[in-house]
Amino acid sequence: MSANSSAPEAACTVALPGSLRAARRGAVGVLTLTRPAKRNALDLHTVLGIEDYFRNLPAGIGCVVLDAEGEHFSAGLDLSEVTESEIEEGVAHSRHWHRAFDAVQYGSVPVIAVLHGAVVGGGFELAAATHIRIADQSAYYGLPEGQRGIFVGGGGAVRIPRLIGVPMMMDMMLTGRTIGAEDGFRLGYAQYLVETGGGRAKAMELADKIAGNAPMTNFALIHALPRIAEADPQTGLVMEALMAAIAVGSHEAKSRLRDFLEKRAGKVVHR
Ligand code: 1HE
Repeated sequence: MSANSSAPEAACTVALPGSLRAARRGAVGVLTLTRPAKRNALDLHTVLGIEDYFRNLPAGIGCVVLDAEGEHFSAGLDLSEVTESEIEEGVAHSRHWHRAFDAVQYGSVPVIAVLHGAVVGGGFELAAATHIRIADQSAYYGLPEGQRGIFVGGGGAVRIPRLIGVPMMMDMMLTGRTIGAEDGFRLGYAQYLVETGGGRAKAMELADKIAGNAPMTNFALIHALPRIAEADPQTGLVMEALMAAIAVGSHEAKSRLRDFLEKRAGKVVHR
């Protein structure tokens, strides 16, 4: 894709590798893994392309949906890239992945992953860096690193235990156990479970809502909440008070609060 930062509705401002495609619907960006012949295995070009995309989002994007072509979300690390790696190269390779997936998790907007088929190894690590995971019934999770004689290297040792706990990750890596979509939903791997093929539509519906949130709320959720949750409780409470004061002091919050009190905003609806 050619760079096109000047267009008001640009889908992307950087040149992406052929394994990625960017599109846009209004305030929702869509980044698609487009290497189905290799089951969306993540080579370094793709990982750096993901970083580039998230660090250079076009103006006006308020949420990104990350999905994948073909029958699988991602087969993880492109194993053909690392067979001859020296130790120093292995460290550098992993650190590239860390930077890229940090750009997903701690970027400027919330990210929704649409999961189907294999969500394994580095593909699971990528999904774990997103904020909302929607799995369809075909999805399954695996960490075959244990069987390949390697270790997670894309931030999985940090993010995955926070999602599913050390015991589950330990089991998956020691035994090669995979977890199906239903169990994954029950155990918190994904927040949503939908019919096969229904992930993209659900993601676009949620993305429209998320992109319509007050920007300071989305900022607080991406950048403050995970850090507060990991801070010691007293530090966390002070951080929370500061974040709350900043959010409530924004113009956007003031007008939303007035809208509710003057009956112009919707109530909480449960269906
Ligand atoms: C690949 C990769 C890959 C497929 N690297 N080329 N990840 C894994 O250990 C998972 C390895 N992949 C699989 O177990 C299977 O491919 C799947 C279960 C995901 C899909 O099976 P299937 O039958 O649909 O596809 P396939 O026939 O196995 O693969 C199609 C092609 O994709 C084939 O290449 P071809 O040239 O023979 O057509 C495969 O070689 C290729 N392919 N997966 C390279 N991963 C930052 S550290 C992260 C560490 C990890 O992620 S370790 C986990 C790696």
